[in-house]
Formats: sequence, structure tokens, C-alpha cells
Amino acid sequence: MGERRVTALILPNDLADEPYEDPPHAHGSIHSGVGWTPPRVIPRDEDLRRAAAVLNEGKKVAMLVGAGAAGAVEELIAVADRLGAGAAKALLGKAVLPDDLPWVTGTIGLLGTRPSWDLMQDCDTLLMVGSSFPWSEFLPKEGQARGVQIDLQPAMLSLRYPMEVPLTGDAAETLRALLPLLEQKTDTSWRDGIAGGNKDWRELLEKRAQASADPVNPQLPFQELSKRLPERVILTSDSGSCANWFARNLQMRRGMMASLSGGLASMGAAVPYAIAAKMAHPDRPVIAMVGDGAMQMNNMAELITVAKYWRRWSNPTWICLVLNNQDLTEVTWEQRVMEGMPKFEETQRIPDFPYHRFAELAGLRGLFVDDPAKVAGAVEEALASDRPVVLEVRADPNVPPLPPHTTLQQAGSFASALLRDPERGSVILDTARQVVNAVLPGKKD
Ligand SMILES: Cc1cc2nc3c(=O)[nH]c(=O)nc-3n(C[C@H](O)[C@H](O)[C@H](O)COP(=O)(O)OP(=O)(O)OC[C@H]3O[C@@H](n4cnc5c(N)ncnc54)[C@H](O)[C@@H]3O)c2cc1C
Ligand SMILES: Cc1ncc(C[n+]2csc(CCOP(=O)(O)OP(=O)(O)O)c2C)c(N)n1
Ligand SMILES: [Mg+2]
Repeated sequence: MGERRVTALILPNDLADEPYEDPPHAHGSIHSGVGWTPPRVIPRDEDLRRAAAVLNEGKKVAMLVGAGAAGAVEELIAVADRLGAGAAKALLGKAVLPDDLPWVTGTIGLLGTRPSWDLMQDCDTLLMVGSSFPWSEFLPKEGQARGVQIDLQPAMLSLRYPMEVPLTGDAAETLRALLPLLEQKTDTSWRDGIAGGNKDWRELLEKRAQASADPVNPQLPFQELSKRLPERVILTSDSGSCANWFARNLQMRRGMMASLSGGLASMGAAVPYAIAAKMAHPDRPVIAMVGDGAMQMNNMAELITVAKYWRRWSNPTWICLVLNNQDLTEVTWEQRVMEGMPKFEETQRIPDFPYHRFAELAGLRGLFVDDPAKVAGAVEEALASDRPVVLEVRADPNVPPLPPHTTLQQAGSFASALLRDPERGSVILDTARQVVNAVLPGKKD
């Protein structure tokens, strides 16, 4: 429990038949006990003062917030307001800060937002709280920013960025102790710039989601869902292209939760996670987002588990949004953009299957959409359903899950792959143009 990690307890199968007796107080016997509670972990006063000095001297403070800060929402907001800071979120920390705060730039990384990229490029001070975010190329360049990090695990400190003040501590306790040492920043220009960038980015997300596709642009159901997310919803995502739209298009509000297979990045997690979410919180709405490859792999079979248990759930909203694109798109695009490899039909194409009808077979509700004009209505119907729903969307596999910034080398690889790609006729011009525009300075999609 103290380590919060997966543990295997192995018990002999006939143990329950044995009469219980206390283990002898002798060499080789192993004792255990109950009643553990987590300790308060707070850095030393002099280290807090060193951290405060760095943060007080910063003019453009960026925060990177992760899942380890989930219990510190009020403290994060208070510290950010004191420092006039902007904050990006690692993916497992997506629900930690609400996106309706104008200084929150959303997710970071390949699946992240452009404002988060800009925040890290332009800051002079980095405050990282409760995050293991693995990709240092998305953090400030070494020497550009002075760093303070807070993490419970000493081994996580300075792992992604050389921090000037690495603090071992609990996020909430440490931020609370730090707050009285921080001076109120009065210049609002840094935060004003972040808010402006956020506004442009949101408009771009909407524009990208509305771009025509064959037949449905996969960003559209996420964008429509984002506008209608119920209070206290729990979101889960699989590891296909849906993870991009989950990360970027869904705007979190206070009280929501969101997760996916983070460190392992394994396909097949979304439906099991969504079932676990309902088991833990039967009164909360739950929405899983899944690709068709991951559905075929294992998620589909778990619909039978949903059929078994759903009547026990006090809140009936349980939705599985399936992107049926007959492709392992995430990897097809990764190979196009990163390796310059055209789509390899033999490995990437997967068979069509009526997922919504499988749901009906299991006694759940099935909805199918292949018309962009009907997406919003279908999302509303799913949210209003009195039983679990599979909402299957016939999605275009040729909409690129774009990184927030694309390098010239990646654009070159993409262009050369496209020339040899069996789908070059149907890879939509609009979205292909987005890849190219993303690398040209000053140009917007
Ligand atoms: C397809 C796919 C693509 C992905 N792409 C991205 C991406 O573009 N961007 C991205 O961010 N992630 C991405 N991920 C996830 C990524 O691999 C990491 O899992 C994620 O960034 C980690 O998020 P985190 O730092 O919030 O959480 P964690 O890995 O859970 O880290 C939490 C940290 O907080 C510490 N901690 C715990 N409790 C406390 C406490 N009370 N106080 C202080 N510290 C505490 C822990 O020691 C740990 O260091 C992707 C995953 C998938 C499946
Ligand atoms: C168990 C496992 N196998 C393979 C991968 C590599 N991988 C990541 S995404 C992906 C394709 C997912 O396809 P699909 O579920 O159809 O979603 P799409 O990207 O098409 O939307 C693959 C093969 C993985 N992450 N986990
Ligand atoms: Mg697919």
C-alpha cells in the first residue's frame, strides 16, 4: 500500500480449509498487521525556502502537473495564482486541473496541445508536481529554465530535467508549506499570453473536428462529447488514435476523472478500466473510448461482463465509443510520419465488424453513425440511455493524429511515404495540409 504498486499475493488453494493459529514467535516466521496510514512527507524548511527563492525570481513560471498531484487541486490553484503561472498536464493527470481555467494549457507531449508546447518553450522557471512525464524533449531546453520539482519518490527527482531544487514531499503538504513563502506576481502579461494561445488552440480544435472526412472525422464525436460531458464523469481511453482525441479534444471540468494505460501503453485497457470505474463508483457516468483493433483484441468480450453487472449500477450511463476505421491507424500513421513507411495493408488492415449489433446481442444498446450530421444527436442519445451503450462511429482512418509541433524531418518522411501509400487517393487533402502547415513557421492550419 505504501508503494501504491501492483502486488501479487499467492495463497495455497487449500489454505481456507486450515484452522487459523497465530504464527509462532520463532526464527523464520513472518508476521503481518493492519492499520497502515500514509505518513506526512514534507521537505525541510531550508529546502522550501530555496525553492521559494527560485520561484519568486521567475518571471514566466510554467507548471507541469501529474497524477501524483490529484489530491492537491486547491493548493495547485493557489500556488499558480500566486506565481502568475501557466500549467500543463501529463496525461494521467489530465483530470487534476480543470481546463476551464484560462492558464491551464491541457495535456503535453505528442498527444498534447500547442499551448502546452509554447508554455514549455517560453518559460524561464519550471515547477513540476507529481509527474513522471517521460519525454524530456517537450520540457524546456536545459539552461533555459530554473527547475523545482515535488515528488513523493526521490528516484523520480531530476529524472526528466535537471532541477535546481528537487523536493521529496507529498504534493498537497509541500505546496501548502510553500505558499506562504511565495510572493504575489503582479505582471499579468505571461498569463494573458497563455490565455490567448488557449483561445486560438480551442478554435483550431473545433476547425479540425469540423473538417470533412470519409465518412466521419474521428475528432468530431470527441468534440461533441466534450461539449456535453456530464458532471463527475469518469473517462477511459484505449491506446489507439482515440488516445489523441481523448487527450486533446475532451475539456475537463472539476470533479471528473480520466485514465488510460499510461506507463505500459497497452491496448485493451479502456473497457476493463470502464468496468472497474463503475465497480468503484456505480453512481457516476462512465465513458470508454476504443479503436476497432482494440475492440477485437479483448474489449468486445468484456461487454458480456457489462451485461452481467449493469443492473446493479445506480447511474445507468456507461458508454463505449468505438472508432470503426478498419485500420490500426495509430501505428499506420506512426510509421508514415516517423519512419516514412507507406501503409502496409497486410499488417494494418483489420476486418469490419458490427460492434453496435454485438452490443444488442448482449442485451445492451447499440448505436451506429456514419453521417457527420448525426454525430451530435447520437452522442446525446447515448448520454440519455437507460442502459449501457456501444456507440459505433464509422471513422476515417486517414485523419492524422498530429503532434502539436511536427519536425521538418517528420514532414519529409510523411511526404515520401504518402507518394507510395495505397491510400494516397483518399488521404484527405485538408488534413495532409495540416501536417505540412504545422512545420511552417507562422502558418496556421
Ligand atoms: C498511446 C499513448 C500515448 C501517450 N502519449 C502521452 C503524451 O503525449 N503525453 C503524456 O503526458 N503522456 C502520454 N502517455 C502516458 C505516459 O506514458 C505516462 O504514463 C504519463 O505521462 C504519466 O502521467 P503522470 O506523470 O501524470 O502520472 P504517473 O506516471 O502516475 O506519475 C505520478 C508521479 O507522482 C508521484 N506521486 C504520487 N503520489 C504523489 C503525492 N501524493 N505527492 C507527490 N508526488 C506523488 C509519483 O511518484 C510519480 O512520479 C501516453 C500513453 C499512451 C497509452
Ligand atoms: C498490446 C498492444 N499491442 C500493440 C500495441 C501497439 N499499438 C498501439 S496503437 C495500435 C493500433 C490500435 O488500433 P485500433 O484499436 O484499431 O485504434 P486506431 O488507432 O485504429 O484508432 C497498436 C497496434 C500496443 N500499444 N499494445
Ligand atoms: Mg482502428
